[in-house]
Amino acid sequence: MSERTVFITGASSGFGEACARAFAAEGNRLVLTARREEKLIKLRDELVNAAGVHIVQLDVRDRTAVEETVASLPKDFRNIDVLVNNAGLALGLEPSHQVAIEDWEVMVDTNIKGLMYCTRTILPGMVDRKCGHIVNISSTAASWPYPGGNAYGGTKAFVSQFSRNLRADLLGTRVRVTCIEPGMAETEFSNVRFKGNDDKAGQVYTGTQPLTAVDIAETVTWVVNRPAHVNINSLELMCVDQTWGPFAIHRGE
Ligand code: NDP
Ligand code: 8X3
Repeated sequence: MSERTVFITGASSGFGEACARAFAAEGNRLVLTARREEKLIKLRDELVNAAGVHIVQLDVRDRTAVEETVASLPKDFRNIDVLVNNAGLALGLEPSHQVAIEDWEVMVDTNIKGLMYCTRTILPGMVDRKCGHIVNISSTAASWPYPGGNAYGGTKAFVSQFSRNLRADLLGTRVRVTCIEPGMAETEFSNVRFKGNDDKAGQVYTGTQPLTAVDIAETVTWVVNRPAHVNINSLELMCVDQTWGPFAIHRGE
């Protein structure tokens, strides 16, 4: 299979970094973006198998910056075959009546608006070339509510439904869309959610064998490597140590 150009958001850690390593190992050409440039530089230097690596410091919440990043890609990186819309975060676990509204705004701006900006900017080229694959990273939180999941789950529900609606729009274009919905995975996710409280973050995974970033990267490369006529619409995965709970019932006053 000829090499692809793969554009990854949030490539500085976790799933995005693991996707970069996995796509590089297949000899693809990579555009790696995130806010922490020093992490991207280090990663680029390690990806010796890639056909080429272009890094861009990018905050996906900045629509103009997204547009300028795509418009100014070097010639060899311009025809994006795969967009991995991965950048995202959860902030806090407070109930809706106590949460900081700013946290909700950051999650909406990143998980929803940032993903839309990247999609809207990169998709026209895919449609013109009648070739491309958008892989959106959603979450089990899109479908399964939990206390404190409020706006985070809401943003991921958006990602899952937006993915299905993209497929509806893209009928006849040959462009594929996949939504990946992982459960608990050990990355920097919980360190970010708990705002640097690493003890609290570590407790999320204590006594379990959570999913890893590599598990997710293998899933992403698997869906991308299906034959061109096959579209994996959505794929939900959890570690064996995680499953659903019963409905919660309040008794008394
Ligand atoms: P990490 O915190 O390890 O990685 C998140 C990545 O997103 C980082 O590279 C970060 O880079 C980037 N990012 C965050 N905000 C922005 C922004 N404004 N602009 C650009 N990049 C940004 O977490 P994960 O790898 O676990 O998370 C990746 C995705 O997977 C997220 O969308 C998350 O919601 C989702 N997910 C995670 C699960 C888990 O349990 N870990 C489960 C299900 C879904 P930087 O800070 O350098 O900008
Ligand atoms: C991350 C998984 O369960 O913390 O999307 O929402 S969860």
